[in-house]
Amino acid sequence: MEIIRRMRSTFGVRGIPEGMHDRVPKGQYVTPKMPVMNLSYAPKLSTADWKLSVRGLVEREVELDWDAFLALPGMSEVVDFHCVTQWSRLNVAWEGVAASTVVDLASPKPEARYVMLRGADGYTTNVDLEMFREPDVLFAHKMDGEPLEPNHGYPVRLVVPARYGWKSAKWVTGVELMAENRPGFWETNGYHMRGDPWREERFSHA
Ligand SMILES: Nc1nc2c(c(=O)[nH]1)N[C@H]1C(S)=C(S)[C@@H](COP(=O)(O)O)O[C@H]1N2
Ligand SMILES: [Mo]
Repeated sequence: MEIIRRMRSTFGVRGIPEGMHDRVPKGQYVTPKMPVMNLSYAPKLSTADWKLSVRGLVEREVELDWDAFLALPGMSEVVDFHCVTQWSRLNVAWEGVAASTVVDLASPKPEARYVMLRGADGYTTNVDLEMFREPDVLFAHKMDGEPLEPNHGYPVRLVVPARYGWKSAKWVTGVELMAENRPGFWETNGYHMRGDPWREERFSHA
């Protein structure tokens, strides 16, 4: 009981810290730790066998190994993470390479408007290219100052802060440029094609 009272006074109602209400979209509560959300098992990847490919509607296909990826200009940011199952974690620190840096190596063709991301666990999810190119979207290899834990996507995951967490593909190995929008795994199973937490786009009602 004492612990609950203390938690409430630290995190407030629905876990939202004082002054942070405008950071938390409707229907979300704040969790201090980053939960793990895996469809199945965490694939065992090493940096030696990890590769990231950019294919589809591009002028030239690109395949980056770990060294080539790390040689690209890096970026870091501190952003909030919102999962559709209603938890939000504020102030996650990421380090990695901007998604726009990676995709521009392949020169997307003018007709490319959407992106399909693939994870080594077989996971897929779609994002529109305009969002993918936003400066806060990155391929992250560090979280809160440490290499990603296996469960959080080691060695590299995507982070799309302005979308629900399911768009942030972990163990990411593939980027496919597409002219038409296609649903990924969760989008095929009822989740929203866009998934903007500020519009509460959790499920598609089509
Ligand atoms: N490859 C892959 N990426 C994934 C998932 C997954 O099961 N497989 N789960 C998604 C979901 S639903 C969320 S909320 C976030 C969770 O990230 P976390 O486990 O690091 O908290 O990863 C997303 N990326
Ligand atoms: Mo999620």
